[in-house]
Amino acid sequence: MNRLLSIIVAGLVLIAPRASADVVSTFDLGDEGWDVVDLGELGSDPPLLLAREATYRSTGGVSGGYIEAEDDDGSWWFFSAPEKFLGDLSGFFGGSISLALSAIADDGIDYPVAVLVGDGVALYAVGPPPGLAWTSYTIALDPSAWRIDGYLDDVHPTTDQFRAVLANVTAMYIDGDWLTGPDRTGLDDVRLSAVPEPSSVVALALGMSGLAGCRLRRARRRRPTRAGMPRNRRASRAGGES
Ligand SMILES: [Ca+2]
Ligand SMILES: [Ca+2]
Repeated sequence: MNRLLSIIVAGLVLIAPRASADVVSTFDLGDEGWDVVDLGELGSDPPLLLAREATYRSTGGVSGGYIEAEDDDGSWWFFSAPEKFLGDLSGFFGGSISLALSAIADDGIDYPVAVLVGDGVALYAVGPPPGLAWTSYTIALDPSAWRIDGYLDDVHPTTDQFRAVLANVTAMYIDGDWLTGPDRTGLDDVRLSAVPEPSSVVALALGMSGLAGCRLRRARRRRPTRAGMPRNRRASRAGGES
């Protein structure tokens, strides 16, 4: 393997996130284990009135398939994330959750786009209603983006409280119920992303400088010597390889 290729490969290995790869649901092939829950109220231990399956649509999403559900009985309903979005999410602190929603109607009121439950508390990321067209949300996994004393009060968790929830997420809900009354809402492109670690950024910088250095050395080697023979050719001969 030549030196340039070695440096590129080493750089790619180093910049790959060490702790947390993205967790993604694009619904290309199915509902990916997402459910729908009707909750009696919101809170750290919300009464589950009913759990039901989302309807899978193979086309019509942001791209490809998506899931959707309708209001069953007037209780507050949410999309409920599968196992892969739960558990110890500490490695995603400072990262984000992004998703896309499409709703046929809304109350014109900000509601919790996402709810994270863990460590005996519920955290709410409040946002405006989605439109009928796919509407993207990106929510920072940072205390300032979440509310802790119910979704109406603008009280943020402390960093310790936020980290405690992230360390053991027992439920993640995405709001599907944006209208008081019958509604229908779709969900697509859910992504849990970690921020690149500082060491990765340093590694990337080192990889880039290594690349530049390699190019410089190659350029120098191409420069003809006084004898009219490129240095690299002479070196190759000396090494017995072409
Ligand atoms: Ca999709
Ligand atoms: Ca409704």
